[in-house]
Amino acid sequence: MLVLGADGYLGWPTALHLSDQGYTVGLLDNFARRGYDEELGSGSLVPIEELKVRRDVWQELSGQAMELYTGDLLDADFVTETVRHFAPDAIVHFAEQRSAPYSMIDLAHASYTQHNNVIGNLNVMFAIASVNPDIHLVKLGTMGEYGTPNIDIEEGWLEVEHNGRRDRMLFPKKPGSFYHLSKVHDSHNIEFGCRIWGLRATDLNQGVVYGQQTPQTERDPRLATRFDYDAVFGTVLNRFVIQAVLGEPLTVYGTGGQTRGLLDIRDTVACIQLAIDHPAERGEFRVFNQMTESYSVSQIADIVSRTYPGEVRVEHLDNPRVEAPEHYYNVKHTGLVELGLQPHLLSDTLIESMFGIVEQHQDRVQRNRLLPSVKWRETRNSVG
Ligand code: NAD
Ligand code: USQ
Repeated sequence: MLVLGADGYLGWPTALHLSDQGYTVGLLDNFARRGYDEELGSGSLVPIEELKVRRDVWQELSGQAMELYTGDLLDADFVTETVRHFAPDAIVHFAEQRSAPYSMIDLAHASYTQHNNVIGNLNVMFAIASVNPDIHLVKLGTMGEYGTPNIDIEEGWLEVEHNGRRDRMLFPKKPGSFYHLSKVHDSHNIEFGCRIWGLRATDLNQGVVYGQQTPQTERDPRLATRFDYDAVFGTVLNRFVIQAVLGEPLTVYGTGGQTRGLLDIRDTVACIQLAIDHPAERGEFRVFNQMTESYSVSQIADIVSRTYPGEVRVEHLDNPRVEAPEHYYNVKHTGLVELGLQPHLLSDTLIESMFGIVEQHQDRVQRNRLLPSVKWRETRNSVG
C-alpha cells in the first residue's frame, strides 16, 4: 500500500494502521505541510517527529519496515518511478493542500491549491494508467464537494429522470471554497480515468475529522500525529476542544446553524482499510460518503461545553466564510457500514482524552493564531 501524504494528520496514522494489519506500506510526502506551518507562524499543538524518525521508531517497536519516498506529486517522473519501484496493489492518496481558508487567502494561494491538488492527482492517475491500471486508487475527497443542497445527498451518483428519460449522473456539486472545488475537479478527472482507461477507484467523500490518537500512535510519543489549532488548518471540533482547555471562547462562526458530517480519526483509518480490502472493479468509479454523524456547529460547541469540567464561553463571530447559516442536510452514508464499518460515535470519552492531550501541550499554542483572518468575500487577505 503506497500512502501519499504520509507525513500528514491522517496519512501517518493510516500508514501505521495498515502496517500493523500486516500490509507492506510505502510512505510518500514532500513536507509541504511543514512549510505552510512556517508561512503561517503556527504548528502542531502536539510535537511531531520527522517522518524518517517516526518510521524508524515504528520499525523498532513493531518490526515492520516502511519504505520512504521523499518527493513532490507535481514531479510526474518521480511519481511514475515510485509507482513502478514500489509496485503497490493500492495507492491511498491524502497528499493535497487541504485547508479551505488557506485556499481563500488570495489568488496565489487559490492557484497553488488547485494546481497542487489537481495536477498532483492527474500525475498519480497517469502513473497508474501507464505502470499498472490494476492498481486501486483510494482517493480522499470531501463531503464539502456537495455543499448543502436542499435535497438528500447520495453517495456520489444520482438517478435522474428528465423529460421522460433516465440516467445515472455524478451527483451535482456546489462546494464552498477553492480547496473544496479542487476536490470536485479531482473527482471528475478520476471518473473520466475509470471510464476511459478502465482504472479502478474509490473516492472517499470524508467529513470533518476529529481526534488525535489511534491505537498505533498511542504506543510512543514519537509516533504522534499532528494536531492543528490555528484558524487556517485547525478543524472545528478539534479547535473547540483546544479553545475550551485554553480558556479561550469557542469561536462559532455566524449563527452556528451550519451542519457538517463528522467522524473519529479511528474511523478514518478503518474506512481506508475497508476500501482497500474490497476494491472497486476495473472501470468502476465508486464513491463512499465517509462520515458517521452530522452536527451543527452550535451543537458541537454545546457538546464540548457540556463535557469540559471547567467554565466554557461560546462567542458568535461574524462568519468570515460564505455558507448557508441554516439548511437541510440529509446524507446517505451506508456504503462503508455495509462493508463492515463499526463507527465510534462522538462519545464523551474521546473528547475527555483530547482535553488531556491539550493540557499537556498547551504552552505550545500561539494564541494570536486562533482567530480567523481569512474572509471569503475578500480577494486579498493578510495572514501575517
Ligand atoms: P495534512 O495537510 O495534514 O496532510 C497532507 C499531506 O500531504 C502533508 O503531509 C503534505 O506535506 C502532503 N502533500 C501535500 N501536497 C503534496 C505534494 N504535491 N506532494 C507530496 N506530498 C504532498 O492533511 P490531512 O488532514 O491529513 O488530510 C489528508 C487528506 O484528507 C486531504 O486530501 C484532505 O483533503 C482529506 N480530508 C481531510 C479531512 C480532515 O478533517 N483533516 C476531512 C476530509 C478530507
Ligand atoms: N467553524 C466555526 N468555527 C471555527 C472553525 C470552523 O464555526 O472555529 C465552522 C465553519 O464555518 C464550517 C464548519 O465549522 O461551517 C467546518 O469548518 P472546518 O474548518 O472544521 O472544516 P472545513 O473548512 O470544511 O475543512 C475540513 C478540512 C478539509 C475537509 C473538510 C471536510 O480542513 O480538508 O475536506 O473539513 S468537509 O467539511 O466535510 O468538507
